[in-house]
Amino acid sequence: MTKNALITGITGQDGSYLAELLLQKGYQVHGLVRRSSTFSTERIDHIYQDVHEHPKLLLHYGDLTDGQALSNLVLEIEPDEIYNLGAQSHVRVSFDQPIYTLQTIGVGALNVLEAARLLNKKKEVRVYQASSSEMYGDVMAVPQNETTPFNPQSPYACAKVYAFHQTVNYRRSYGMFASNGILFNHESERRGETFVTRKITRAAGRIKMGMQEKLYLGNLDAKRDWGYAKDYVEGMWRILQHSAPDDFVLATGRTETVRDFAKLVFQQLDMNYEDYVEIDPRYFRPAEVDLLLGDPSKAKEKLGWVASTNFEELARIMTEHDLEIAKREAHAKRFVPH
Ligand code: NAP
Ligand code: F7E
Repeated sequence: MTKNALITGITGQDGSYLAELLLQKGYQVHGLVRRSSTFSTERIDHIYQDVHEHPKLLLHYGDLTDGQALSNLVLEIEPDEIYNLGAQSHVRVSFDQPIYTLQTIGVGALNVLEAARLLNKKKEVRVYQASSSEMYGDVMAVPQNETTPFNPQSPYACAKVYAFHQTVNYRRSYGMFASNGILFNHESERRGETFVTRKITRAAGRIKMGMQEKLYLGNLDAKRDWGYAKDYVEGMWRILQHSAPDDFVLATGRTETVRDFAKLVFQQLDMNYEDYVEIDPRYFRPAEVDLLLGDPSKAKEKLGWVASTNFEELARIMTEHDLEIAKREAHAKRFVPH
């Protein structure tokens, strides 16, 4: 029987890869899309299907903060699985917009869980909550696993801790199949351009093509456990196929600094990052997360999941992709009519 899934955050990096994966697996996929005055579906345009042709992908307007509409939608489409990926996901921005961040992440997750609880009276629905390594914050242990206490360092991380605990609470209180994936940083050629890896690969490509002179960054010494988003959406799916609801860390088990990433990307383009990167304190955060290093052994043992793309491959994929974009931009610029 065809499975039916709802993805919140389908227009984001992870949502787009997850939609591709579920469509490949034969799912009927529903996606929640925020209405905006400009199109926000660039990452999923290639899989969009006309509504008049019995599509396997259907998009619905909605917002995580509108619980009533979300419940109506869930009761109408009766998904077997809900992946709650929608969020104001930028840590630095969460310091400027703490309440909105909490509304999308905290209240948003609660709205999803309430909608699922209503549907559960009729049929079982499995819920995936996009939890984050940012919850470990000022870390209490190295490496971090499912038993490491949370010590959040930002409004974003505090909101994610709330959503994590509500997910566990709904599992315990109502016996719901509600699971957390605690995902460490994962990047790709579809990563938003203000996250540090993509900011670096976009700038390096443009610098290589003579279209930009400098790249301004904040803290180069922060360490992150960086993987490839395509590998991680496979992990999300496996979490919901597991025999029982549970919480899982998805990570590579290797940590590198922002400086290491920049160095590698510029090297791949035969440049030295020190000639181009400058520090701008505006990119420092009121509180920083210095070191994240995940221990993914539980996911490997119970789900058979491993992050198969390493740091060097990730940097190469993103660098090559963004050099191509820069070439196209440079070309378009040369042929602008006078
Ligand atoms: P992303 O690219 O920023 O995508 C976020 C998605 O959420 C977008 O589709 C966005 O819609 C949507 N959204 C934002 N506010 C919303 C609202 N009020 N109602 C409905 N949708 C809303 O993030 P991502 O990197 O794919 O991450 C996916 C999820 O995993 C997020 O919850 C993030 O916090 C979490 N996470 C990410 C990482 C990582 O390294 N990428 C690690 C751990 C956890 P628009 O397109 O309209 O903005
Ligand atoms: O920062 C430092 C910055 O914004 C990484 C989100 O997906 O992953 C992401 O959160 C590091 C930080 O990601 C700049 O201070 C230096 O130490 O790429 P980022 P993040 O904050 O780790 C987690 C797991 C999530 O859950 C989040 O949703 O890089 N850094 N200079 C910079 N960061 C940015 N953005 N811009 C800079 O110029």
